[in-house]
Amino acid sequence: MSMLTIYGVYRSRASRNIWLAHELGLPFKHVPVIQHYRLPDAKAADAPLHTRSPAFMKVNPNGHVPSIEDDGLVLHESLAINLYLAKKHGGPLAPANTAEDGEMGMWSLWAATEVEPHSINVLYHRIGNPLGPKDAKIADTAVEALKAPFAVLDRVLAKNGWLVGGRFTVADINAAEIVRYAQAAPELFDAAPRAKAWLAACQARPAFRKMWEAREKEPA
Ligand SMILES: N[C@@H](CCC(=O)N[C@@H](CS)C(=O)NCC(=O)O)C(=O)O
Repeated sequence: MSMLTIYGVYRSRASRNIWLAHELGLPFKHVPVIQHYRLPDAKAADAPLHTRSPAFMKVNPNGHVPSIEDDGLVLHESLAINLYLAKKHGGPLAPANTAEDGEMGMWSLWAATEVEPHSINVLYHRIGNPLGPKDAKIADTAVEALKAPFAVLDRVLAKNGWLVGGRFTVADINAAEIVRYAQAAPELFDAAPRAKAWLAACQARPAFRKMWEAREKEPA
């Protein structure tokens, strides 16, 4: 059996997969592919491996990180990768039955479609935009748009504190990593105290801390 390879710097959506790998205790080879737009000159001969490097484009023709290679299987899309790894390795993070599988897929897609387009704008326009100047108006519009999904999240967490099955699962990892981008808008979390407590509990996990400490060591 070959070792899992995760492509993507810690300061990318690869953080989701690295967090999950730590939760599962999976050894992996890390290939720190960086976003091409974070480099001063991605075309320079000595540029590090990046999302437009021909060698990486052979792995992921979309030119995005993360990707994984696992036993000959190549997968892209951070949330799909986590669902796959959780199911492959089983245990409490994985769905216990088809209904939970459906719910974990639902919350992952919910996070990707209802939250991420807005939470990324909070991150980029309140903290730092790798693609251009910050615009406070874009951040404020995103915060407004997030009020409804945050209310949904707060309500579902009222049941037992987690998204699926009354326990911490891959669905929490997938959603928490996307909700994290909105942390520069504390007003959203003050209005959704259960979501605030849930995110704090997710981020207090040793596997998250391990990923985060390594991420902090990476150049911004
Ligand atoms: N839906 C994809 C999005 C991947 C994505 O946009 N990744 C960013 C980094 S977080 C990227 O690779 N950007 C570099 C580029 O577009 O060249 C996923 O969740 O994996």
